[in-house]
Amino acid sequence: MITLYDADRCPYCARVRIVLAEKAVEYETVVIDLDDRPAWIYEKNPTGRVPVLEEDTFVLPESAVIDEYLNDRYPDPPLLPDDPGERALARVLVFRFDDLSKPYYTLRRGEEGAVLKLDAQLARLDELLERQAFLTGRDFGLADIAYVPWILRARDRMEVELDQFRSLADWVDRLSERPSIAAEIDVVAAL
Ligand SMILES: N[C@@H](CCC(=O)N[C@@H](CS)C(=O)NCC(=O)O)C(=O)O
Repeated sequence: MITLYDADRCPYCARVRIVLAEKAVEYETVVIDLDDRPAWIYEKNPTGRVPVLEEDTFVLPESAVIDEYLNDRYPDPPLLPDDPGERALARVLVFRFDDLSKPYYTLRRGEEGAVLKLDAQLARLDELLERQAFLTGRDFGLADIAYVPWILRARDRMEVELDQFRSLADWVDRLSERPSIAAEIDVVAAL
């Protein structure tokens, strides 16, 4: 049985929850209190951070790596394109995720100018989604999963207005029809 060291409020954990749901993989959850982390979590991950995936003696941190691992281990349904070039472009987006997370956390801290910086990144995603249906390419996949937990939290917890980014808002609506994302919207609503 797979164990996920998890926290509802953690969007990095959400990335893993979504992939596990998409792949219909059974797992158990160990909830970590992020305000009072147990000392033993450092034995699982030297950074002390969640998510961590564990199966017997195999222990894996880092959400983007865990998601790639799960996609390799449970190939159905595939969450990366078949075409090597398209796969690579999806990975570039995941690799550059900090372009979004930096202004997101700047806004969370209430710093001046944060709204404009986040809006610039949302506009960049919006522009990409004008050209392709999903961040991963033609189909839903790992790049969408890498970004959507922050977009949902920005919309539902930080009052970030998505309507001005039409293609991005439509993408969120499309994703919300998936049970894996609908479940995550419920998690965010309960925070
Ligand atoms: N790069 C890590 C980041 C994980 C992360 O920052 N998790 C946060 C919760 S959302 C955490 O555990 N924070 C505790 C800390 O920073 O001490 C990943 O992608 O898994």
